[in-house]
Amino acid sequence: MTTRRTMLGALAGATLLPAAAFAQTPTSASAGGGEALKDIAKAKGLRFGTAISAGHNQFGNAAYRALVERECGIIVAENEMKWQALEPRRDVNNFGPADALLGWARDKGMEMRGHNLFWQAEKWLPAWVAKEDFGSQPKGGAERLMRKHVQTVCQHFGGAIKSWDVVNEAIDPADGKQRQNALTRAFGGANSGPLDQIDLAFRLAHEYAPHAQLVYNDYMRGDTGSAKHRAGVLAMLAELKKRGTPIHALGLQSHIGSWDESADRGKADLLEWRRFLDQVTGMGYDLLITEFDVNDRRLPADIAKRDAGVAAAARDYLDLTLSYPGLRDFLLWGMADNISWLQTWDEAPRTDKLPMRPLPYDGELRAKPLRAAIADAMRAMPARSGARA
Ligand code: 9MR
Repeated sequence: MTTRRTMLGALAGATLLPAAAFAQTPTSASAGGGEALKDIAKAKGLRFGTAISAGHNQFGNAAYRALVERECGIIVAENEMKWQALEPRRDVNNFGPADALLGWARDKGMEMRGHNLFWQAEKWLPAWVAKEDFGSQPKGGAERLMRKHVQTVCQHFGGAIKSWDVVNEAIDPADGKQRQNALTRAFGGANSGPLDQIDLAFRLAHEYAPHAQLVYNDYMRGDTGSAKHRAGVLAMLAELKKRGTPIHALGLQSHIGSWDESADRGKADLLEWRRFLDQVTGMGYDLLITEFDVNDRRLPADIAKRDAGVAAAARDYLDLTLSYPGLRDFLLWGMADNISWLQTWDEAPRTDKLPMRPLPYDGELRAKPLRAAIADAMRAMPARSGARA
């Protein structure tokens, strides 16, 4: 996937726009008119932002960078703070791209979130971790490796990162059970104390980033196809609460839209989503939206109809989700359609193979109806306590 993505990225970069277009900062007209999204959010005590990667068609593109600066009060690295990016080989660290994003955020007065310390799907752990020989007492070996990773990363970024996705995607949506990987297996696999490795991840994050909000981040949705996923996440959060694990919030990735047949029940899915959010907040966890975008694979090819469908789905979801006043951060997974991960996600393409339109700006950085839907939802949501009116 990454190879194909890189290739498509290079093509997009080569053909996207004439160079003159990159020299211009988006005007308020091209940005959808009027107030920046970050300012609409700020007036209600919310931070609005996006993921951005160091790639040439995102951070490397002056026009895209300017759009992010204009619209966003907070960023997150799309890939650059992942373990496999920061330590591609054992004991060989690469902080350059993440530091560049953080330095830019600082210069422009944007906050930056950390994503992520542990991604539980084995596929996304560094390849060398899966091959580690943890010795005759594998649990101790895995604990030492986890400690070294969290210590190195949290000490490197220090107080600059005030919110960390400590554990990402620990629950298997297929059965609602904990995913197993090289680390959980070293802890004894499914027979170990339940959630020992996840508990340790949060305790280490608390030790080395005591100032930070510690987040569990996952992609459960409100539809029936996601029921086991929701149940698994709830069970895990309840168990961690019982153990006193230092975890503060649930990150709602919010990759919404038409993932499968079950995801089209509209209001019924929203009711389930509300029930889920009530249960999470009822346990005392805060919420944040960490990776919002709208998959349009089952919407018509016609662009006006498709963009209207995306905007309507977003508005329904955001009206509900932003109604929780403990939710103080709202981040998209990119700002413009051409750079979205969905363009190259082979598992769920559009059947007509048209490029998706999941984000508030098109590939030429023109605002779409989704931008207006996001602005309107934030204008309509209740203010967070302490917000300046
Ligand atoms: O958008 C990211 C893509 O560029 C990477 O190739 C991929 C693997 O590192 O991760 C994508 O981001 C994912 C995020 O880190 C976790 N939630 C799901 C996101 C979309 O796959």
